[in-house]
Amino acid sequence: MSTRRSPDPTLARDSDELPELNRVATRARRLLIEMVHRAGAGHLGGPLSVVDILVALFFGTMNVRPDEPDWTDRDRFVLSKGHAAVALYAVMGLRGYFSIEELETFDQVGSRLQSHPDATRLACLDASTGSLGQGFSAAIGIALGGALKSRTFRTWVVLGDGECQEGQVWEGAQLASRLGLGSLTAIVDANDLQQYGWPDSNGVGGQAVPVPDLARKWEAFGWTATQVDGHDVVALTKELSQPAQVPDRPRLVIAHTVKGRGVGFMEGRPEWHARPLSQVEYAQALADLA
Ligand SMILES: Cc1ncc(C[n+]2csc(CCOP(=O)(O)OP(=O)(O)O)c2C)c(N)n1
Repeated sequence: MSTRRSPDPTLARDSDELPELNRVATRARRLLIEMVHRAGAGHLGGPLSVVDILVALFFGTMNVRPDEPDWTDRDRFVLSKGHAAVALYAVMGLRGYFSIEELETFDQVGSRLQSHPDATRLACLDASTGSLGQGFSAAIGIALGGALKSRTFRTWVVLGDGECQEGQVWEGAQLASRLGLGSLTAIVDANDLQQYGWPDSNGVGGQAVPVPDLARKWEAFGWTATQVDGHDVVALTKELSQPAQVPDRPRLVIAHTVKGRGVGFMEGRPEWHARPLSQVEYAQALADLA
């Protein structure tokens, strides 16, 4: 099996062709459904919500060379909501980091593509993640290292909105602004759902959002904050490609998304956070993404 493959030449970065990226996103959604179905286990809702963000980053924004993943000036990327690894693998496979065929090994013993990102196996990852909150801290360390060495790369990190319940996120947010890490951009995949919905005050399910007013909260921690439709790849790419509003300030982009996006019976349904698909559900999901 070859380990790398050039990206589809029709998937250009040219701004006139950005709408083409919707096609890439749909393909990534189909691939991740196939991977989870083949493995008989895996996350679905969070991966489906984050796909457009990843496509905008890997195809439209980040300065990377998939054929040279160790290039020292590459932008760094950390998927802090590591349970969405299956979406990252689909997008990185389409971008040419490894072959599409390798996606078939997802979650198998010995595969480089484990259910959560493992940088010790897959060298083109910048961090291993899965324990919510920790990837964000790793990204801050990477950005700090770049700043201390006067390097020009940017560091990008994607968090879940449920992940923002982790205290570690707010310790990190405070530190990153104190350190003036202007090369750091965090994107929150704000799909308004956690693993089981949102806990209400009794902790038994309900809709009370536990971290309301995210933008103001991040601003209070010294970040600039903007908001964007997290399923509009063109708007995402434009927003992410903007120069920092304030130099020496880390930047937050809240991307509003729908959990399970693209598969009708999964959209907005927390029970599809992670669950195997029956044959009927599998066929319906692929039909929705035709
Ligand atoms: C520290 C930690 N606690 C709990 C979990 C289990 N867990 C995995 S995903 C998840 C829900 C995360 O919600 P969110 O960040 O909103 O992700 P999304 O809805 O986008 O999938 C939880 C609680 C974990 N991975 N890490």
